[in-house]
Amino acid sequence: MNNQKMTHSEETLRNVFGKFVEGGKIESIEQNRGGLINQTYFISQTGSDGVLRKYVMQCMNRHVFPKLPQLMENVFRVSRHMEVKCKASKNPDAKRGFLNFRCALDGQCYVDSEELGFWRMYRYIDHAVGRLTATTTFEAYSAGKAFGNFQSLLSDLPEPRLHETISRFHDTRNRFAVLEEAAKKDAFGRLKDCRDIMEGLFNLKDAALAMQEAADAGRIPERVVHNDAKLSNVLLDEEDGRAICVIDLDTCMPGLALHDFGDLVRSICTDSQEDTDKPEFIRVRLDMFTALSEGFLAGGRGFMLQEEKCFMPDAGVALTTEVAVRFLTDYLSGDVYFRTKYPGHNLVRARAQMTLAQKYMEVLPEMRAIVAEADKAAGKSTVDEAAEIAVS
Ligand code: GN1
Ligand code: MG
Repeated sequence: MNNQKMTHSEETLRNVFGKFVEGGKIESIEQNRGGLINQTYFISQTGSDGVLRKYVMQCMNRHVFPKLPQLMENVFRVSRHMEVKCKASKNPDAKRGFLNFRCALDGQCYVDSEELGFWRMYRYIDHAVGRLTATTTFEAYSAGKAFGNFQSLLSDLPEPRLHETISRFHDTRNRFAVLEEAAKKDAFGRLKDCRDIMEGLFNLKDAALAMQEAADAGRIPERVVHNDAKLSNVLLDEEDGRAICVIDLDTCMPGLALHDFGDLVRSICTDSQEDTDKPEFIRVRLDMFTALSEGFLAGGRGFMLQEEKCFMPDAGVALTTEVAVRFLTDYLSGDVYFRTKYPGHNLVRARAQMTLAQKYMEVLPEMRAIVAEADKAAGKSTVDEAAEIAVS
């Protein structure tokens, strides 16, 4: 069915699929190789009614997500909430604006088996693409607007608070402590390869913690956020780049709006890939930062407090540093968390993200001026934007 060997056997995939959908004929199975944690497959099937449908079927990583049933409860609550809002909207795009999960035939919202693993499934969204780097400022604007809007739509998610499925996920201070531990142990004798990165990261530490300190002091509120708001987690229309749907709700949990904005900065405001092995060519794209900030503030419809806006540039430094810390920790610990494609891949990722964080530090003053301008502009266009987004 596919020339490149898939992670799971075709027999397993057919078996799992049969637990979600009865009858019909599978036409093709394709593995999506993006994502560093779960295994994702695209499956086309002609249903027993003769209609061809495409699905996304994912095997979840039990090691990274120890609380999978709670995770799925979060995911279902968030996607259903989005579904209700999208269905009430007049915007034709809204039909593709939420993830449509399918329960298994036994009524559970996932398949959990010793033998097959933990699986879930949702309908594929047509004519939409995920990108690793932004190709136009319009894409940057759209992605920012989509995540701002996402947070705004979830601001009235009914109680109870979402489960914290990975504790201390964006606790940057703790991420540094864990890195220090891993370096002290140096279980694989790898510290000698990365002393320069260690030093670079610890030089960034104070700046990376500024936002967390403001949150600890109660100056920045907790919200329902995505927590993995990189560009590739918003599907863009394949024709014109407008944002269609925010995907990958696995880490949707309580957090800071700035965690999402920071991850967007990390993945959008440069044209280098996350794992570039040519860090010397990494450059910051302030045009992308301008578009992203405008989009996020517009999409959020004014929900961001002044204090949060002040930290928007710092959020880019924080989240980029934090992921570099995580990649380096994984390298020192023997590559047990992030999927790697070659030996030393996590080291390459860590160096690239550390370099990017340093570059963001260098342009913090420019970024502050851009946010101030974008905020003024958003204030002026509030009425039109609000009307537009109320139906999106
Ligand atoms: C992981 O698997 P993916 O690509 O959705 C990670 C994120 C990182 C990201 C780096 C649960 O996300 O936190 O920012 O890799 N997800 C988890 O690309 O750890
Ligand atoms: Mg993710």
